[in-house]
Parts: sequence; C-alpha cells; structure tokens
Amino acid sequence: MYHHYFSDSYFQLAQEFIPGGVNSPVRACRSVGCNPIFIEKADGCYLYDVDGNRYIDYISSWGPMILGHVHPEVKAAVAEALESGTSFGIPTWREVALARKIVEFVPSIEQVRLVNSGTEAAMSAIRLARGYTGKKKILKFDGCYHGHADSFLIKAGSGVATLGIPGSPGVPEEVVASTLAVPFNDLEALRSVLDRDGDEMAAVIVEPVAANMGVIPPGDDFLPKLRAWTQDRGILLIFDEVITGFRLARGGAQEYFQIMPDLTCLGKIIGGGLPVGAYGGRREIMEKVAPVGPVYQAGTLSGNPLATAAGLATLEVLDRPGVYEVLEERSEALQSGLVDLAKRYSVPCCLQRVGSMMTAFFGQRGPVTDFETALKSDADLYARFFRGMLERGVYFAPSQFEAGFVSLAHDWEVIEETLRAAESVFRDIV
Ligand code: KE4
Repeated sequence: MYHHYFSDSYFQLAQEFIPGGVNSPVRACRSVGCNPIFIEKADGCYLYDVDGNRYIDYISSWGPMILGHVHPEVKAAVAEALESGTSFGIPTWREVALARKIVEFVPSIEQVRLVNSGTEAAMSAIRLARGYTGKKKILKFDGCYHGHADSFLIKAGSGVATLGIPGSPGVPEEVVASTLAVPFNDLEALRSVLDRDGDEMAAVIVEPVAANMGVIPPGDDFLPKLRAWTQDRGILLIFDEVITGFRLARGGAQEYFQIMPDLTCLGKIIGGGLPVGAYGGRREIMEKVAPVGPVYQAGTLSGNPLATAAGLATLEVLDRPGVYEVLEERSEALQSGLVDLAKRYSVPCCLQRVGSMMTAFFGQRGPVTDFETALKSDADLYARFFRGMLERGVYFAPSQFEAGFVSLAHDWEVIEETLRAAESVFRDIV
C-alpha cells in the first residue's frame, strides 16, 4: 500500500504560498479525489515521488516527454548548452537550428517564430491571422483547448454557433464577442456558421485530434471539409498541434491526415520538457510578424538556449527510422489489452486512441465524438480507476478529460506491468 506522507505535507505547505498549491489547476487532482503526489525525480518511463513510490508515467508532463524522462541525448545537449550560459536575449545558433528542423519536419511551415508556451503560440497565431486578414471573428470548437489567452476562454456553445460568453471571470465580454464556437466534428453547424459569419472570419482554430476533452479523433470528412470550406472563403485554418505535433508523426497531424493548414501552433515536444512554443506557416503570412511586418509579438526568453538545446536533441531522436512504428505498436498493445480487460470484467469504458495518445472514457460505450458526449462519461468511475492505478504504481492523467501518452521508454515489460495493474483495478472497480 502506497503512503503519501511527504507528498501530503508538501501539498499542505504549497497551499500556503501557491493558489491551490499548484502552478496549473489540473495538477491539483481535484477531479480524481486525491491530493497530488510530489515528484522527486523521473527516469525513462518512471516517476519517483517524495515518499519513494515508483509509478509508470502515462502523463509524460502532458505530452513533452515522448522520449521518456532524462533521455541521455537531451540531458547531454542541455548540459553542453548550460556551459555557455542560460539566456542572452540575443540570437544564438540553436534557435536557428531548431527553427530549421521545425520547417524541415512540418509540411505547411515555411517560417516559424519560437515562443515559450502553447498559450503564447495560439494567442500569437490568432493575432497574426487577424492582422493578416484584417478580419476579427475566430471560430473554435467546444471542448478544444488552446491555452488560457482571453480569446479562447469562452463557455462551450449550445450546439449551434453562439457568440462567445466568457468562460472565466476576468475575461471581458467584448474580448470574446468575436469568438464563435461549434461542436467538434459537427459539419452541419460548421457550414452554417461559415455561411453566416465567414465574411468576417479571420481564422478557424482546431486541435486536429481533440485531446482536451479526452482523445476524440476527427470524423473522416471533418478535416478535409474544414480545410476546403475555409479555403473557399479565404479564412485561415490554424492547426493547434501543441499536443499532436511530432507526436502523431514527424510532421504531426498534418502529415498523419495529409491536410495542410495555413498556420500551426506547436509546443510541448519541441521543448523536450523545457519551455518552448512556436507558431509557423507560409512565409507570406509569417512575414506580417514584427519586425518584418506590423503584427507585434515578443518574448524575453523566446528561443532560450537551454530550451532549444533540449528541443533540438528531442527532434533529432524522433527523426530516426522506426520511431513512430514502435510508438504505434506499443500504444496499440496497451489499448487492446485495456479493451480486453474491460470486456472481461464488464467495466463500461470506451478507449479512443490516435497514435500514442489515448483516453479511456468510463461509463461510455462510445464512440465519443464531441464535448457533449464526452461530458456523459462517468467521471467518478474514472476517478476510481485513476486512484486504483496510482496505488498500483501507474500514473494516468488526473482527469477524465485529458489524454494519456505512451513514450519510447515504455517497453513491452512496462506495457505488461500496466495491464496487470489494470486487471487488478478492473476486478474491484464496478
Ligand atoms: P501551454 O500554455 O500549457 O504550454 O499550452 C496550452 C495548450 C495549447 N494547445 C493545446 C492543444 C494544449 O493541450 C495546451 C495545453 N495542454 C494542457 C493539458 N491538456 C496542459 C496541462 C496544463 O494546463 O497544466
């Protein structure tokens, strides 16, 4: 039986100095009914908490750790960069090398600007789209998350396109008045809002595979129609690939689905665990960005030498033959193992996966196709699954509405160990 004595003490202390004791809300584990663990260290696919417990890590820092933790090449690259300094606010060769690699990997990107987070990437991409098109409205999809910039924090739509209603105190109505939302995968609602508001619309932003309401793949027609209909109307299509970028393929979802957006937001994996975000696209759009063009965006630590070193080393490993095949095999084995066990023990859950990202929607027969259906999940049952797995040394996302990730460090033995733990949880859970 795992005890969490020191984690609980750290959490109590943390709440003195940090709102909720965490630096990002989901880490507080409120929706899964337990206190957060505090991590001492990580290595490969394992996390070690301050009480000496070991866990197989399926959160991967919410996506960045696709190679596993403390990968020797990433560690060496950061150590080498550290010898030369930590930040200059003056250009360095590493940021050029990382930008070049991103242009090489991502089919639609001709130029890219590095920033420090996915939020900055999405916020900047929207500003650029508005500056480039001269139009104001943007469209997002219910349940998709693009970071916490005001423009994106709107209440989920009511099934039809509704003008944005602030989704958080502090977000002024006038800021979200130009943000529209329709259900993910709903081509009818999409077409009607484009017909109604397309002339005033700068961009549509989408997670090509939704991951922030749990993993929801696009319907077969969804991305092709979204691309065609925005193209026809001169509306920029922005792929938010902060999660899918370099995860689903070397070229992310746009390579995986063969759909070319006009702008792409990146983050997570390109920092190899250090803070990096990026947005990029066709040169004629990107050249609107200061100092070449008038659209302003800036950042003290953008292109930071340590972060770009970690990102470069990560992308170099991902550029080797067979990497995505290995991720696919192991992720498929985990998915089918969990599906078999859920069936054997009559645990109601629908497991949805694209590549090495997946979610088990509990209390659902599936398919889960949009935010409304995702919300029908049994979050309490998920919480019992999460706690049960935690007690058996496996760390999944502390929320039903997030993704789990397989890394290159999850070998066959680890997949087997995970399935043994799941069998023991499924036996007791319903
Ligand atoms: P960051 O600002 O957290 O680096 O990225 C924002 C973001 C943008 N776009 C997508 C598709 C994202 O998933 C995210 C952030 N993801 C969440 C978890 N799904 C980060 C975890 C957290 O908020 O603590």
